[in-house]
Amino acid sequence: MFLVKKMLGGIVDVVSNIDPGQFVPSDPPPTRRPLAYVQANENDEERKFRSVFQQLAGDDMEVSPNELMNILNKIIAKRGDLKTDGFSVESCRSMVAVMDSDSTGKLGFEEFKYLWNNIKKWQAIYKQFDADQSGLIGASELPNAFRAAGFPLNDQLFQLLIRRYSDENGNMDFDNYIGCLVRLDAMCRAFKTLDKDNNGSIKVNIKEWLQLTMYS
Ligand SMILES: [Ca+2]
Ligand SMILES: [Ca+2]
Ligand SMILES: [Ca+2]
Repeated sequence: MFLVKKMLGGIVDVVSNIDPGQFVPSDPPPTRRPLAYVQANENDEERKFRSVFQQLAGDDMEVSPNELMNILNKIIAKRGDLKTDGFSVESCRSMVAVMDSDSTGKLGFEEFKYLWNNIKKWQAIYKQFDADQSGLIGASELPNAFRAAGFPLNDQLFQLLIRRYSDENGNMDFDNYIGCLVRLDAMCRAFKTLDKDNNGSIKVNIKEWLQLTMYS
């Protein structure tokens, strides 16, 4: 109610009792660079990654939500240690939206590489903090996993994430976990960008608020 009243006033104040200064969202993806420059400066691993990307992305050299879903599901099918009911097109649309810095509706090479590196990093954390090796991140495993990923939230926020992304037993499967972290990371990055004086609080108008929340 409080939030709605503020929104009707045209302005939303986002104030929190947690310290966003402690959050470590990943750096934003670099802007598109000329292909000739990039190719001249990449190492073997990067060259291999680029050729894989070209195969995945097809002729338009951009990864659509459907393409992203197919790639992720193909890879995850080979991993019995990570439980999942599969990435849905809806969750892939959301991931593309929050990663789509240049608003093409798809992921270009840099955007995709950035997402890919994060998924690799967060997958290692998932494995590490799945203490009972159930293949799922349970409610008691979640805070440590998210802290390790750079997001020391408070209890209230952990409960909120569990409500939104975990099943009725409080377990988060792998696709939900990745979807949750991609969004959390992007929202923290957006917050840091808007919090220009770095005081842990931002002021956004209704247009900015909707741009942020509706393309996500
Ligand atoms: Ca799932
Ligand atoms: Ca894009
Ligand atoms: Ca577990």
